[in-house]
Formats: sequence, C-alpha cells, structure tokens
Amino acid sequence: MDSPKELAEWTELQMHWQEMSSVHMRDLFAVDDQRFDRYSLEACGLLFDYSKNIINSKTLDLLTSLADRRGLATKIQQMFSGEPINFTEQRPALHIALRNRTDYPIAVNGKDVMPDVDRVLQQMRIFTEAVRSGEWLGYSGKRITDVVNIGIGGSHLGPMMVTKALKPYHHPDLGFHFVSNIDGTHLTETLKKLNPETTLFIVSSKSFTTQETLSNAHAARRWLLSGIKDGGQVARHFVAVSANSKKVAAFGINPDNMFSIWDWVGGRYSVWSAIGLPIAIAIGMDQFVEFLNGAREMDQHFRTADFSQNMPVIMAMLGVWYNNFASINNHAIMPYDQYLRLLPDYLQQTDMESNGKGKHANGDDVTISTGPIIWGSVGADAQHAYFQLFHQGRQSTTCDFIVPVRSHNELGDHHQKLLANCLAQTEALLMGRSAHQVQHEMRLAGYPGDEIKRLLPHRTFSGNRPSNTILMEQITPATLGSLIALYEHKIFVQGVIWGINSFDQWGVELGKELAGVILAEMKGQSSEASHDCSTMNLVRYCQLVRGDTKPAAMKLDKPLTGYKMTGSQHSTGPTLE
Ligand code: G6Q
Repeated sequence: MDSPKELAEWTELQMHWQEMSSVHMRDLFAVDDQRFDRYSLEACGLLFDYSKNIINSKTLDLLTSLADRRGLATKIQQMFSGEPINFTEQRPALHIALRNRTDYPIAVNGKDVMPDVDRVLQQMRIFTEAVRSGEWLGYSGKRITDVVNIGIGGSHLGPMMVTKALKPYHHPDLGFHFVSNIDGTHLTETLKKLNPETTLFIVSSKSFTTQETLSNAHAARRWLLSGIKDGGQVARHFVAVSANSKKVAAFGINPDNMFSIWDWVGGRYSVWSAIGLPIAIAIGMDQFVEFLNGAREMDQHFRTADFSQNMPVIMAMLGVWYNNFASINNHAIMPYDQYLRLLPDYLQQTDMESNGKGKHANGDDVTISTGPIIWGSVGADAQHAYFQLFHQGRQSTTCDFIVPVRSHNELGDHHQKLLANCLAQTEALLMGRSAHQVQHEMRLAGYPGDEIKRLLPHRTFSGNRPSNTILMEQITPATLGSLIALYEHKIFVQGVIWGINSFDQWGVELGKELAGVILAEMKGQSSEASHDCSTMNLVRYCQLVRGDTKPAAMKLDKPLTGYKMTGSQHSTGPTLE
C-alpha cells in the first residue's frame, strides 16, 4: 500500500476539515438532541460514546469512503485468514487465532494452527492448576507463593497490565511480580521480598535472545541456586514461554516446562498466548478463557459489523480525522479505574510500536502523520496533574475516557464520585465555560465588578476539545478482553489507512543491536565501531567513573572535573552476582 494522500477521498476530508474547524461541538449538541443516540454504540459489553467529537454525518461518510477506498474490508479478511499481512517479515499477524475459541481452521502455509493453540492452552491449564492447587512444589517441598515474570516489551507489559487489572479475580495466596528492566535494581528489589523455596520464575521471551530478559533470568537462577544443594531442582522453579526451544534448552529449562508461542504472534499482541501465563495462574484457566472470549467477541464484531456500526473502525477513523486533518498528533488515554492504571503504558506500546512507521509498503517515505503519541494515566489523579493543559493549553489533545460503572470496591459513594469526575471532565472539555457564564457565577458569588473584569479571561474555557467515552458495567476478564481487542483492531485499521506495516518493529531491533556494541566497549573490549565524539566521551566517562576498565583503554577529550577517581570502589557490585 502506498500513500493515501493523492486520493480524492483524502482531499475531500481536507476540505471538510476546513468547514468543521470553525464548528463548535456545543452548537452541534444544541441543534440535535439525538446526537448521543446517533453517535454511540454498544457491543461486547462496552458502550462507546463518540458524540463529543467534531464530526457530523458527512464526516463519517467521508471517513467511511476513505476506509472503503483503502480496501479495509479485504484487509480485515486477509488478517482473519492468516495471510502474511506483516509484509516486511512475510508473516501473518494472528493474535485472533489465539482467541478463536470456535476453532474454525486458520492456516499458516497450509497448516491449521488451531491444534497447536489448543495444545498449549491445555498445557497451560494443567500447569496453572498444579500451581494454584499447591500440587506444584518448590525444591524444599513447599508450595509456590510467588510468581515472577521475567520479560520485556511485549513479553512484559501485557501480562503485567492484565494481571494487575484483574486483581479481584486472583488466587488469594499467590503474589505476582514483573521484572523487565536490565537495571539491577528491578530484580534486586523484587527478590528482596521473596523466598527462593517458594518462588516460581516464568522467563518470557519469544526470541529467547533479549539481553534484558536473559540477564535477569541468569541472575534469578544464581539467586535460586545460592540456596539449593541439588542443581537439578531448579526445574521446579523455572518455566519458559518462547518460540525458541533450542535457546530455552541451552538456558537449562526443561523442554517439558516450556510453553510455545509462534512467529505469527507479534510480541505486543501476545498477551492472549502463553505469554499470558502469569494471568492464567493468577485468575485460573477458566477466567483466562473468559478473557479470550471477550476478545473473540470483539473480533466477531470487527469482522462482521458494517463500518458505520463498527466500534474499532469508527474509533480508528476518528483518530485519522484528528491526526491527519486537524493536525492533533497526540492522544491521551485515561482509565478511571485504579486496576486499569497500566492500560495507558500498555496501549502506548501497542499503538506507537505498531504505527510509529515512516515507510509505505512500497518503500516510499511516508509524508503524512502516522501513529500519534499515546500517553495518559489513571483518573482522577490525572485531573490534578495535566488536565489544566487539556482545558486551556495551546496544545490540542484527543482523549479516551474509560470507566466501569461498578467498582470491585464500592466504598461509600467513592465510585459515584469517580464516575461524576470522569463524566464532568468530558462535559467540560466539550462545553467549556463562556465569559457570560463565568460573569454570572462570579456575580452570584459576590465578586466586585473590577475583580470580575480582571479574572474573567482566566476563568473562561473554550471547550470544543474532543473525547471518546467508553463505559462497561465492570472490569471483568471478558470486558477487559473486549477492550484490548478494540484497541488492537483500531490500530490495525489505522495502519491500513496510512499504508504502513503495523506488525513489524525495526526500531526495536535497532535498539537491540546498538547496545551490544557499546556494551563490549564498556567492558574494555576493542571494537571496529566508530562513534560520534559525544557518544565516545560519554562511554569513556562511564568507564572512568565506574573504574572497571583498564586505564589504558580510556582517554577523555576533556578531563573529568570534580570527581575523585577511586577506581573499582565506585562500582557497587550487584548483589545477585
Ligand atoms: C513487540 C516487540 C518487543 C518485544 C520485546 C521482547 O512487539 O517485538 O516489545 O516483545 O523486545 O522480545 P522477546 O519476547 O523476544 O524477548
């Protein structure tokens, strides 16, 4: 696929934005008391209200025509039938197969993948039941009390976010921990609280070559071995999730304790696979299947609903509308639910790693804006942090407000207050506050005339700031599954419109390569690589300050000032070595 820019539909949308940019949503609501009915829809346990957007029926018609013109229906069909839509890596992107609980066959290179998916789900069931029931024992005969997932990126963010989001469904006697960072602090602080006899490690890495994960896994094994006489007992404490059985065996994990994933599962789309093992241990396999079912329901909706009633398609096209025609290139996601606090981080990866791309399928440079900057955090805290900028800042942001109607922890009227805060924000962003209204309120509050005049400009709000609101009755495994799948499909649709590959990640691969070169140099090994003088001096500075490289290998262009060079005493040896 190439650029959509030359299409007549694109030009029409550009012209249409010229009309809409002077429209205030307040006026759209004023003339249409059916606007909510018209621009909201319910599916898969989610209510999606998109009426607070700068759109009218023409906008949606034009956006739908663009989606048609980009062949979206065919692309959806290609994804669901296992075609290699990840065209740079020549692979399908088949997260939908992982939740295909109806088991219609999905073939990759002529082979139905569903029997493998079912086999691993069955393996997960047996294993999770053994851990949850206490039948799976550690080396000293004690039952497992803590599970530590070691992974990074797609092998970390999904399992962590979902495990934490579904806390009310957890096994009461098991604790869950997630270690990702190569910074030794992460593992060290995590292990401080744990007992090797009762700790189970899940090493999650599709490639099983990722430096951060492998380093943490080795350090965790040393920690465990320091207390065990019989090294063979390590098997009771380590399992792996990977597509690379050779590397897993080389690490020393028994192949019986490995859960397979496949190259057609993208890292950031892998939470539905065995990468979700910590979730399954936490909530039990039946609830994990409910999580898959929620996603499958969204898959069915996405695949079959008319675009005009299709939640992921509408959400995606609204994103295109703002990103490409209104030049709003950032999008904030605010879950009003403490359990969902990691959702923005998770979606940040899913979206930005998928659609932060600069080449079309034919290799041409992309000259339109693609993936927006995704950010956000939990409400109501966010209101006391950066919402000021939403209301009066010069930067524009589009927002998703996500809130369950019922809390798992109904504490007095806390949840009604939380709901009220969330809905009030969406209303304020829409309506703003006119000078007339502020004047009236200040008069009623007894402000003198000159004070009203002085403060009036500061207390008025323009409004007309777009937002979506997503409600669900409660966060359950199924509603969470639907919600995540909604965003996954939204991202896919946008990738189709922009003509990019949402399923590769060459930038991540680059990062993995680059660190290797500097690491070797940091350790004093000579290298062929040349660096700019900034990077070179920063490397040398670190070597000098740490003092763990031979002085002969070092020379700084500028001498270090204010630093007492005491050599290796500066390097605080990791406690896990
Ligand atoms: C996700 C990316 C990336 C990946 C990590 C971990 O789509 O590919 O975030 O998940 O780099 O990779 P491994 O699972 O191979 O360790």
